[in-house]
Amino acid sequence: VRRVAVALVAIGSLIVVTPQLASSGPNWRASERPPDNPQRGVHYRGLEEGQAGSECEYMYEVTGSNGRGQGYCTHGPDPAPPGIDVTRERTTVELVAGTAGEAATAAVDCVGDGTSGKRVEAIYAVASDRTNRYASLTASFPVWAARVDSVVQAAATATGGERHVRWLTSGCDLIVRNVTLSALGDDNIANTMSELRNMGYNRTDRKYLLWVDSNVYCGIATIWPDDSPGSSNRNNGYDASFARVDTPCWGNVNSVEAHELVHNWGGVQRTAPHGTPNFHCFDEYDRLCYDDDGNGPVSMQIICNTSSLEAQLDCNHDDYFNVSPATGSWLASHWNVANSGWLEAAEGSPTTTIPPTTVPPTTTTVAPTTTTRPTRTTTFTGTITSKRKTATHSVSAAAGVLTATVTFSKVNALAVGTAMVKLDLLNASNKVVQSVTGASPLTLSRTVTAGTWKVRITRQSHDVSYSLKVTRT
Ligand SMILES: [Ca+2]
Ligand SMILES: [Ca+2]
Ligand SMILES: [Ca+2]
Ligand SMILES: [Ca+2]
Repeated sequence: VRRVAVALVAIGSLIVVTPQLASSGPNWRASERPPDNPQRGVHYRGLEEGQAGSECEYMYEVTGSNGRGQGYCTHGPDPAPPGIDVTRERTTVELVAGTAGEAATAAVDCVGDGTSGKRVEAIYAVASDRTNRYASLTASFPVWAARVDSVVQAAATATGGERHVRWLTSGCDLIVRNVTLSALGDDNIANTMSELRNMGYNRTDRKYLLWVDSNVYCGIATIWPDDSPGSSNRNNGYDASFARVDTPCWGNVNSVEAHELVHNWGGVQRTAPHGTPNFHCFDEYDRLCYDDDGNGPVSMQIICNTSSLEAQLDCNHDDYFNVSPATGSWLASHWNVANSGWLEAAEGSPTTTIPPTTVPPTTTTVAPTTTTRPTRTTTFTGTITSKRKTATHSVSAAAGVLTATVTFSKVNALAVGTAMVKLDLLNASNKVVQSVTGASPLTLSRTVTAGTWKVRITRQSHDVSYSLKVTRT
């Protein structure tokens, strides 16, 4: 009975103020918030309790305007995970050491021209009374960003598709702005956002990922309570969005950057099946789930009982991320982060690809001519990176059957080996005569005339080593 009453109150207020928002309000008051805790990055400076009847009711409003005469909604600071003391300084040496093994090869998802359309724009921001460490961290930023990519790609792959973060890039390199804030600019999220907006970081086609070199928060982000499914969802371009992660929580294996960006992308809505009052979930293990109402009624359930899933998105893919939610499921009719305009369904996702050809290499198709030739096999190895997504190798062949098989031997981080690859066979005029698309190992086979042929490998991302075996019979 109480739930019904709460829902009616919320609907009544929505009709007056914001009829386009579909969320019903939970019975959680920001005034019931957990107490300040500097070690965990929890404090409420710069935030106001959302006004009754406003969009930010039952959450916080960031003071300042979003350019539409409104404040920004946030659920407040996410407490640091156990083991992290937000007040502890992390040295540059420590930060760089944490990425040393990957810094040489890290590459973020590189989508299109890198700048058009909706983009996640990365910003390093530091207050004027602190040391600017941007130059020392330029190799670390892409590693941390690539960890976000891995989380997103893993969730997409697990649900049968591909999604790639639309980072703002230049020449496929992650752009990271180097911003100096005032001495007060890092003190709270309201100051940070206000100063950045005044510098022009206020585009509605941007989600700003802020690496703030500070010890104030673990992470905090803006999010709209809007579970409507269409592209006009408020989390999909209504105003600029900000996801702030402070130094103590940069680059965790359990990515705080991913957690905060998912908030910007609109997850987890409170109305989701396992949603909680503060935009998380209770079906652990999951990157977005935690007990966010303190002593309130939320308690966690271990529904996906693999602790490594703490690094990943949406246990059972039923609350906020599913590339292809089942008909009738909650995500099929509500906001689904997989549909965010900030995520790209790469070319070659299963909905658009041609299945691998089923023509096997056979010797019977060889014209019955002359003498038998010895089989010639050449093996090439190399790497595909986000910066260099194709590799081409030439072989000379006599008339006969050319068979090329590509096998990926290493996949970076959580990026998944089932990601699609394309193999093209090109003639001497660089004309594609045959293409196949599928998962590794992938084979292309064709009867060819004598001459020089090229085999081209194309893979959308992540860093992989490949072995390409070309056989002529
Ligand atoms: Ca300060
Ligand atoms: Ca969790
Ligand atoms: Ca609780
Ligand atoms: Ca779930």
